[in-house]
Amino acid sequence: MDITLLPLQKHGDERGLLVALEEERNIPFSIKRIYYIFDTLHGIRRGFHAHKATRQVAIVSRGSCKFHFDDGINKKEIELNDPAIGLLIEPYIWHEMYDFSDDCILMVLANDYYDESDYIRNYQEFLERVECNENSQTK
Ligand code: T46
Repeated sequence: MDITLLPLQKHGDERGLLVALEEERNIPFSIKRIYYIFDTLHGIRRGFHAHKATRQVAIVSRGSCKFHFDDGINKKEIELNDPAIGLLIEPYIWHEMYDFSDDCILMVLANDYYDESDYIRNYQEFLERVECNENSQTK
């Protein structure tokens, strides 16, 4: 499983830094929704789902957190700690977020509106769907 990290250009001067997010430019889709996660309590793990179609880019605008990615075969962990890096979360990737720093603000850009029917929240169902998806793509 490849993890795609998107380097986001930093515009710096003597006042500090600025990062711009632009759909279809440094963000590889049209942005329909932005949400952010903050004030996460110690020891909390969130996520525990995959999406059927929604594409997302996660950015820590402050602090750090870790992501667990699972494509049904391989698992990977990655830490986000740089506001100038975007983490691409593609459909059919089971993901969990953990080890949030106290100051973490995790911002997520999505290519579609919130729709609970796009979530696969049961891990067994995720594994079955990944297998079906792969079989249909190899035919
Ligand atoms: C994801 C990871 C990275 C809404 O009403 N609108 C929204 O746009 C979102 C994202 C959530 N909600 C509601 C649904 C739940 O009642 O907010 C509540 C918490 O959502 P959830 O338990 O899905 O949060 P996480 O942190 O487990 O997952 C979230 C996103 O939902 C998900 O798409 O990829 O962050």
